[in-house]
Amino acid sequence: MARKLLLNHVDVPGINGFDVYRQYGGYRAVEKALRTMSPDDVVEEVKKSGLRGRGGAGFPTGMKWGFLAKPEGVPRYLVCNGDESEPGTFKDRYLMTKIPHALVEGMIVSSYALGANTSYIYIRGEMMPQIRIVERAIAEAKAAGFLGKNILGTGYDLEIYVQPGGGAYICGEETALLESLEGKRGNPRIKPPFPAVAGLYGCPTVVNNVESIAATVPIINEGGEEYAKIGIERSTGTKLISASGNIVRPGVYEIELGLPVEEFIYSDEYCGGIANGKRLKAVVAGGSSVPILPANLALKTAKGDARLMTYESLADGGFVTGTAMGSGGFIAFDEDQCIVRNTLNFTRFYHHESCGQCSPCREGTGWMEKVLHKIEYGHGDLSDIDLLWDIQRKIDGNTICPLGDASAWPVASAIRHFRDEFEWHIFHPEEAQTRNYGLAHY
Ligand code: L3W
Ligand code: SF4
Repeated sequence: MARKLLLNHVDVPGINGFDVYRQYGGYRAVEKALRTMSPDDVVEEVKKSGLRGRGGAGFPTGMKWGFLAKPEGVPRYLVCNGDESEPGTFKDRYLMTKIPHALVEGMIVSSYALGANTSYIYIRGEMMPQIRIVERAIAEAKAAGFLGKNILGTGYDLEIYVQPGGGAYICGEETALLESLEGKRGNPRIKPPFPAVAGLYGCPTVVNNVESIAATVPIINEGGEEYAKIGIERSTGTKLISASGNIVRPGVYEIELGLPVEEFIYSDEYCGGIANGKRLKAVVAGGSSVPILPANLALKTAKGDARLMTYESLADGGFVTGTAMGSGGFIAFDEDQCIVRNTLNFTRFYHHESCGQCSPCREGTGWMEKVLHKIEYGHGDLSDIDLLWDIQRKIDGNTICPLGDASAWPVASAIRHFRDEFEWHIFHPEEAQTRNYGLAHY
């Protein structure tokens, strides 16, 4: 049985309330940090833990905290990114629903480490139940003296506010989120300056994912070195994975990083294998924003080693022979899935969600959608595949924020690994028009 640090008490009745959470050791990390550690000690433990951002980029959390500018007399902010909207990703929603106090406790520990006295949790606007659950957890923590003025008599003051999201996927990009939090349209800003220098209201700000913030609780309780013993190499600790697609047991799983992909898919502890006795065709390991990998490369690296659930192993070789861990949205496709259809579905999403600031993304996502639609419905010709390839290349790396890149990678990898399926649609137009197409649920 894998070790669990975040979901260990998830099935305990009443764990979403303060009293039961406290009975199971809740808020020990706050007591330990505020009473026995300096803010720099907390930062140091997080650095030692090797924790990497759980929202998609995998950037070392302790290093990001170390970048926070500290000009005299200027407030600093911690902003939690709970705008979970990545297709195939639902682990933050699960965490906030089941154990909201883990997030609130992590917010207190992290805010203390950063010297923030006002912090925000920005939750996707559609997640109204989670917004209410987290607000209730904040109120309970405050009533128990863990928030507000002079917390636990230590002289540290903190208020946490919940802000419902603006209703767009792009508001999950950290600088768009800050714009939205300031009451503006959620358009990404050009970086640098990074939020650590000029973030919310122009002040130094750290933006961390829900799961990253919750992970600081076991790190403080157990110590950074203990946390770093879990996992493998630069992928330390545990990770929540949202598993969906054609698997027997979809759901949210906490894995120890380093677990072989094959074990994750076929073990009864996790996905339980491919549904209806079908064969695995392809995997997207990090939501829709990463390359699509064919089954052989999803299970083994190009060198023939077991592919592991780590930031390095999944990304090995970029879109040629790798995918990415991303935020942990793991989608499995069975042999009946149409890769062209699924790629069109992803691309339609990016076209719809593009904020429109940069031409390659604004125009390119729509153009890719049109070409994919043409191919998918049996009206394409071979030059359309080259056109598609050309468009994605011109988007990748040429936009303000990662949404542009994210729209390009599934298209590039689909053509790279499944060109025969694109050609099939072109050479069998009548069948392409009438076939009952496979589209995975995620
Ligand atoms: C100060 C420097 N700070 C980097 C900070 C930066 C940010 C973090 C990572 O995109 C990805 C995206 C999605 N001084 C710094 C610095 N930082 N250098 O480090 O930065 P970055 O730009 O690599 O990542 P990002 O903009 O946060 C996130 C991918 O994740 N993704 C996720 C999608 C959706 C969800 C969701 O629904 N929950 O996460 C999936 O793969 O495509 O590439 O904080 O400021 N010198
Ligand atoms: Fe907006 Fe797309 Fe440019 Fe990002 S890449 S800023 S979503 S137009």
